[in-house]
Amino acid sequence: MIEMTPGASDVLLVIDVQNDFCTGGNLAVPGGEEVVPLINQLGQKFDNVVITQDWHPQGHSSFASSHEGLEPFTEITMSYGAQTLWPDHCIQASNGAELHERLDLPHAAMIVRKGYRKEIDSYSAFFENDHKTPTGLTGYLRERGFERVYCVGLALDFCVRFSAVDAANLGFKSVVLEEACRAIDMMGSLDAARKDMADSGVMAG
Ligand code: VGL
Ligand code: ZN
Repeated sequence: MIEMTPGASDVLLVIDVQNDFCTGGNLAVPGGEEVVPLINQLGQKFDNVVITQDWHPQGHSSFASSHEGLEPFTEITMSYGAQTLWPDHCIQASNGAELHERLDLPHAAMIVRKGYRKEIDSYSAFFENDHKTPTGLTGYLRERGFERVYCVGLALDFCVRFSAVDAANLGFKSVVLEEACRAIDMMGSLDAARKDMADSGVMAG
């Protein structure tokens, strides 16, 4: 259990706890579903909860299946920079894109969907992978007066990493609760994530 007493300017950002990232899903993160009970407990302490959902159209450009002859988990260069190719996952309105059925956060006031444009991926809850196109979450958090973002969910080395780093760069206090995250951990991605988060002033909680 994580001991904490969140205040009125703190928000819990629950990232991509979706079936496709859990055991049996199309892009399963090892132990992904293990975060659910802890996130539910944390959720009871926070008045303010925001959830994100990876939400891709069929034929999304981050899917290896959209690139003839290329395999999942390889990297290509897109107009906006490097992009890892993934198995088809989190297709809009599919079961794999649903939030995990034991996630119990009825008071979450906002669900942010991301990655819904075919030609660009979005790891971060704040910006698409060009690091420029906003999702709208920054405006929501600022307008609501939140100052500190606690990031949890999947995957630590991709969507949690980029969300936490963007939150810090945008001027929020940004905390990652690693116990409530799980990583894909491919080709050094977890070490790179930890370094990037530390260098960006993301706090470990
Ligand atoms: C994610 C890879 C592709 C994530 C989403 O939620 O970390 N990773 N799409
Ligand atoms: Zn995705």
